[in-house]
Amino acid sequence: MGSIGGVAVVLVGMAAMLEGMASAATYNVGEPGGAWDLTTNYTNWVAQKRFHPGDQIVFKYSAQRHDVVEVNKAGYDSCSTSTSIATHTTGNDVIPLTSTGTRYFVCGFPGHCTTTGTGNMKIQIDVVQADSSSAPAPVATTTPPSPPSSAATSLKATAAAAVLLAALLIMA
Ligand SMILES: *[C@@H]1O[C@H](CO)[C@@H](O)[C@H](O)[C@H]1NC(C)=O
Ligand SMILES: [Cu+2]
Repeated sequence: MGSIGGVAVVLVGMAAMLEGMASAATYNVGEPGGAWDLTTNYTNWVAQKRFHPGDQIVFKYSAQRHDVVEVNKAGYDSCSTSTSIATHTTGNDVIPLTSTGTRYFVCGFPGHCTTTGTGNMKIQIDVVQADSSSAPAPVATTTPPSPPSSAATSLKATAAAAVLLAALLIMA
């Protein structure tokens, strides 16, 4: 392969990386201000976020005090781990959100997830398409909705423009 072809391949690869960076996010559960613990309000925490395929969530906690059990909706609603899909116990559990859908996690330690409201360690993660117009709107605020040109969109546009410019330079 000639050097010009090689440069083009590298540039296209970089553009793809930029796009990935623009859309993939890592969320430390409960942060800032909370963690995977007994006091964080996870309903409030997820309400300000939109999770997309490619994102990941990280549960950080003391492994002596908590764990993370992925369950189905029934397990989430009843705080039961009998429907467990996976159990994580490292204290630094990285969960990739690979596809759209709803994921449910509870703490398996006794009393940490209860239906009586004394233990709130349960979290529901809705993973939605990045550009889906049917996705639920973020929590309503008093500020007017921002235009659709998000930071991610403009970064993608910048990456696309860079590739186009590089292609023109190579052809010149
Ligand atoms: C979380 O906060 C919301 C709104 O402040 C409240 O309605 C809800 O009961 C809280 N949830 C828990 C589990 O404390
Ligand atoms: Cu716990």
